Amino acid sequence: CNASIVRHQRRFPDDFLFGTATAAYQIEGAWNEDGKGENIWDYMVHNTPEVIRDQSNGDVAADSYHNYKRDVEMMRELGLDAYRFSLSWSRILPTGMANEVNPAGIAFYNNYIDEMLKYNITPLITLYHWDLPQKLQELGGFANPLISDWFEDYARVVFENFGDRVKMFMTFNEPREICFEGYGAATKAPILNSTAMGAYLCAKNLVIAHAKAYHLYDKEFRPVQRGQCGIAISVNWFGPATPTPEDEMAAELRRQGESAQQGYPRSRLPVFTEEEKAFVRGASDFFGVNHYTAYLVSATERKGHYPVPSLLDDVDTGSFPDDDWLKSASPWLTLAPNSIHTALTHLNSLYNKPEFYITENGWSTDESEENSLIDDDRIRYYRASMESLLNCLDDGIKLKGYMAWSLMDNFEWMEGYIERFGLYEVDFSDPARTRTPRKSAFVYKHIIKHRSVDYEYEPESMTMTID
Ligand code: PNW
Repeated sequence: CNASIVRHQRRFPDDFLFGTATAAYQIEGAWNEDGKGENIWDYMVHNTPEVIRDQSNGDVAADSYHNYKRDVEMMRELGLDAYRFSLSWSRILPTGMANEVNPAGIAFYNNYIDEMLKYNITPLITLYHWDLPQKLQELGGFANPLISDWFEDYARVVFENFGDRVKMFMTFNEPREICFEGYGAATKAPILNSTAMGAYLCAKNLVIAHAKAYHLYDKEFRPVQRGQCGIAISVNWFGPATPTPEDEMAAELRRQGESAQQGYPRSRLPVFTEEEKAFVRGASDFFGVNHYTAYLVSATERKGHYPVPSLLDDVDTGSFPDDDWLKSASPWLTLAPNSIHTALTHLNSLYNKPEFYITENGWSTDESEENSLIDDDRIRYYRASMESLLNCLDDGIKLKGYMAWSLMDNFEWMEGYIERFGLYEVDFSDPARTRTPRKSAFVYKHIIKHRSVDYEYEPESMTMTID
């Protein structure tokens, strides 16, 4: 035979969930419409606009609040099985507290969910993706242990209103980023920059808040609603720069963290009581992994300059990408070979083989790129991710789904609209916020449809249809 098929084509199972992910503040806009309350991002971008690289904000963003039907149409064009999105806490509870529920907020999410279900797209809800109601921040936000009660109250409203149709909930998106970047540094709202204490204090309170919402779901809602509740954690891979015990040790430290005492009467790491540990242990039905990239870690080379004391000073290692890895428009993001598989293999043994979802994974391009629709680097990245997912499946890792970040261009936090992660381009100068599929959208669609990666595939035209 002329052996035209030489490579065995690996396939994804039919029930593997392919989707995309977004977050409320990054896409919705309508920041003060129909009774929505102010959140910490509204507050920060309006009061200190200079912290955003292009001085932009999410007041309108991709205007999904008004374009939600078009969003669902794009999901249908791609043939998505699932869509992960987040709820704006202050759209539902304007002051953050559960005494006053905003009916227009509930109606908006009901419409979004029902529109997805109409076309058989499974909605996955994140309760918190970084947009704390400003009123709660004024009471200390995640530095106040009462946050766990306020979050549980909010979770109850969410489960009560949406849990009849939504069967997969994630409490928090990326605890580490919420706490380290928002409290322990000045790189996300509420820019507290409390380097010594902030990140760790937030971390403990957040973990308890998660566990309270989990147990609420488990005890009161699961028996009727029969869904799942978990969390999405950012897990990049950190591997030793050289195969020496020093760098192996540094990589492990970079993955785990440690707090030095530094003259404080006790460790800056808050202690969990035995009761709290028991409450938290096992409190997740699956492990949501936001994975983007990897770094090499060195005990001695290329260490940064960090405030003392701080989390990064506690960890005290150098980490950097390999020079050969393809670079994106984001300084922190390169294409590291097979890093999903490496990270999941590690987590799989560490946490006794849980069910995994990749809840985010994606690639950025620069808004000023000439033909932003021909995004070959993004295609390279997604195809590499697919191979890494297949390696996980081959190893028997219980990986159930994959959400690409992101369905469309959106407000990329401190980078404003400069870094673009969308499968669809959004024209932010157009009041209609017109969405146009990039080449990567066609490639992802082809992968989903055929449940495999075809390296020969090229879209015939850039016109999208619904199959
Ligand atoms: C995610 N890292 O954050 C967020 O969940 C999204 O909202 C965001 O738009 C997206 O990534 C792209 O930036 C990340 O340390 C935070 O590598 C940290 C890392 C990666 C992603």
